[in-house]
Amino acid sequence: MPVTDYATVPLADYREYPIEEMRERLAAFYEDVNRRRTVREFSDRPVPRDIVETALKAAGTAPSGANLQPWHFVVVSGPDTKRRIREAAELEEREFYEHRASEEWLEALAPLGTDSDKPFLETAPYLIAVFLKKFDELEDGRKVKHYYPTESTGLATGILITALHHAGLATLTHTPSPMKFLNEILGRPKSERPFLLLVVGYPADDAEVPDITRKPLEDFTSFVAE
Ligand code: IYR
Repeated sequence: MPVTDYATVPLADYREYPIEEMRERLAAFYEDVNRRRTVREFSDRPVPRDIVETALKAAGTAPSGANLQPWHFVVVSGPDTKRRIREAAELEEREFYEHRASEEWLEALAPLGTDSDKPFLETAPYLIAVFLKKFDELEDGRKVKHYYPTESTGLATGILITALHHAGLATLTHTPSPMKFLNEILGRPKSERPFLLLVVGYPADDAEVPDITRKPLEDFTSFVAE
């Protein structure tokens, strides 16, 4: 897409709320997102595809460097492809847990109880492979460089996770490393780097999550008012 002068339009969709309503809306939003937990035990209950599509549309509204939207999402529901992804991921994960991970890293993971077995990659109805596009390729072969693709794709993924949670679905942010195998299995070009694999579905009926807490606000923010 060549950069041209954009026409501008009025900010017609912006909404201002009275401060009290702002507080109420934010309190309700916080209460909702604060219930989100990363889930590692999924049900195989199906989820209609349009639900995932709408969540992806929400993800596609993320801000991005020069509005180049440097992401691509592959939604996998086919059992054969899920099995191939599981097999490839478990191969990498075994290497990770048995050799690659430092003692320090394994200690940090211990409270989560994770290991190299990834049954959820086959159980959950959807795997969404998120790819970061380093550049776009035009039909005439010219390349359009992307700016801040990591930040942009991270922002889009955050919105996707929040949208799916809002819909009442559970997600697991899975990062097998390295995950080049996703390009091969999913037929994505070299210009795309696998960013992460999002597991999506209903939690298993007996799903449990680690008893962990989130940092209080004052531990992760500071205010500079002068
Ligand atoms: N990718 C491995 C290890 C892992 C790493 C982090 I950082 C986590 O927060 C959780 C797991 C795995 O998926 O098991």
